[in-house]
Amino acid sequence: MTDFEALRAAVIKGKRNDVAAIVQAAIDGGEDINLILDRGMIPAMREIGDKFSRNEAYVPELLIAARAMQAGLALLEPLIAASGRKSMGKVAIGTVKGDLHDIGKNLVAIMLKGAGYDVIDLGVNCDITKYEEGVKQGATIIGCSSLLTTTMPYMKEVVAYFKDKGVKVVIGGAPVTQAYADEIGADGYSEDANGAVKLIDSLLK
Ligand code: B1M
Repeated sequence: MTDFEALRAAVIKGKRNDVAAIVQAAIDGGEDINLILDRGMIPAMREIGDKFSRNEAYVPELLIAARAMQAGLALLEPLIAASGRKSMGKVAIGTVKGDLHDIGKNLVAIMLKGAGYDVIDLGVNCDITKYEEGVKQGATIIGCSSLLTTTMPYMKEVVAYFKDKGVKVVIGGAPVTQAYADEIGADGYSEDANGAVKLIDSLLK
């Protein structure tokens, strides 16, 4: 039985080794991977963000929590990828220009790999040239992630640039909404990583 509370607390406190140990024990115990993410790790990142908003946590705390989260994700990634189906298509995903947040983007990439997509991870701080590199490598879908209200508008430029180039652009990230996606003419929006897989499935049907 996984101690989700201990996992949540370990992520918040940035205890990377504890996170890895709890996640490994959960995996060994046959725990549902989605529960590890949805009941332990993702709520922890939300909580640390809320603390940051209330000035109860600062950038260094966010950073060590993020590192602890990545330690857990690294253990889950091969399992999620191994559950994949045959190649479903090629997606290039990156966090937009000016934005260094990559945990959500990494999660979307992992879920897509798990669903059988070839994923080109373009990293963070991606400008249009970077997204274009993904297209040159064969991606027919571009995924843009943004976590900052100040970087969100760059998605509009990406969408406009690829509008008539036979490439679909889907967007997501905490401040992004369906209304914003509609406003800028994106091909799709998803609130979370699982939804991103379903969205891309539907676009490639
Ligand atoms: Co930053 N940060 N941060 N941060 N940070 C936020 C985003 C913030 C909301 C915190 C707050 O104020 N409460 C705030 C933004 C406020 C705003 O824009 N209005 C903020 C700020 C202000 C900043 C800095 C400016 C702080 C500073 O320096 N003063 C700075 C900016 C740096 C930069 O990018 N240029 C900064 C820095 C950092 C760290 C480096 C310390 C660290 C990032 C480390 C890393 O990513 N490697 C960090 C963190 C960890 C956060 C919070 C706490 C957590 C983000 C996270 O990883 N969430 C965040 C608070 C929050 O979001 N509540 C915060 C977990 C992750 C699984 O969720 O990324 O939302 P998320 O992804 C979800 C969905 O959104 C969706 O699926 C994912 C899984 O379900 N999704 C997609 C994401 N991308 C998608 C793409 C899709 C589809 C779905 O299709 C393509």
